[in-house]
Amino acid sequence: MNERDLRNALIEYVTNLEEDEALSLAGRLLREGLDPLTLIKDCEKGMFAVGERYASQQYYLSGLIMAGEIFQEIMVLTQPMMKQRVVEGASGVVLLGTVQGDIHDIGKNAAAVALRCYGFVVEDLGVDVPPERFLQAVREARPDVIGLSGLITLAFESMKETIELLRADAPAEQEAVPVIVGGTTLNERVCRLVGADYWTTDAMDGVRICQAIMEGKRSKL
Ligand code: B12
Repeated sequence: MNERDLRNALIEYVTNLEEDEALSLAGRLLREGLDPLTLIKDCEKGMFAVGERYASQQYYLSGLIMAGEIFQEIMVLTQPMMKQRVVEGASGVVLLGTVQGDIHDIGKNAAAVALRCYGFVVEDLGVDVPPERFLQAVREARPDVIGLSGLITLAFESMKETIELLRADAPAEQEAVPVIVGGTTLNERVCRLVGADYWTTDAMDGVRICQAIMEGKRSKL
């Protein structure tokens, strides 16, 4: 089997919740030099398929839990390679968290890993974070970018509330800290609805947005 076939097999294993096979193949692909971020992206495709099976009642909640565990274990396998990639020197500070009412954190954690790889300092507030906690952290950490993660529909209302609270607190003479919302269920419409500046369904895209924001800040200095 060539690399493409092996990567497709990995997506299948994750989709079918075949833990041992998925872990063993992920380990092999990494040893054979596959980029860890590409591997993570492939696993996301499997996770998406798991979600589809859950939505069509082929899987139950236990399937989502199992998929989450498999993904986390694969993330652990990628850690040594991710650490080697970390760029020295801070690129900027990103405040990150999964918004109130939502406990999905796999994507948020993947986004944090990718950002750290590219030199960003990430302040991670965890999951189910109330708007007031974000506000407090913005005042303390003075981030360059705020990243809100959320996957369930309920999260969109929390994102909106959080952004409204942060905007209301920002001094009129200062530019508001840009907000990126991230998560597989997001789109342009949700981004507009919640009042965010940017949205993404991809951690590397998130890194590029943060880099562009920092470039913009530097060019104004
Ligand atoms: C695993 C999983 C779970 C696990 C989560 C474990 C964990 N620790 O996170 C558990 C079992 C806990 C769970 C619970 C539930 N889940 Co769930 N879950 C999933 C599943 C299968 C995968 C999510 C995932 O981890 N994907 C992989 C990651 C890597 O992808 P990602 O999150 O999109 O993140 C990437 C990018 O979006 C981006 N990113 C993410 N955040 C951010 C933030 C920033 C700032 C940036 C820059 C980038 C970024 O970077 C990541 C890497 O590229 C999805 C299906 C799907 N389509 O994704 C359903 C899914 C999200 N769940 C769903 C549901 C309904 C639920 C429950 C309500 C089920 C229930 N009846 O209890 C609960 C909700 C609990 C709650 N209050 O939050 C629905 C949501 C539907 C909706 N629109 O509301 C989905 C879509 C399944 C479906 N198709 O029905 N779930």
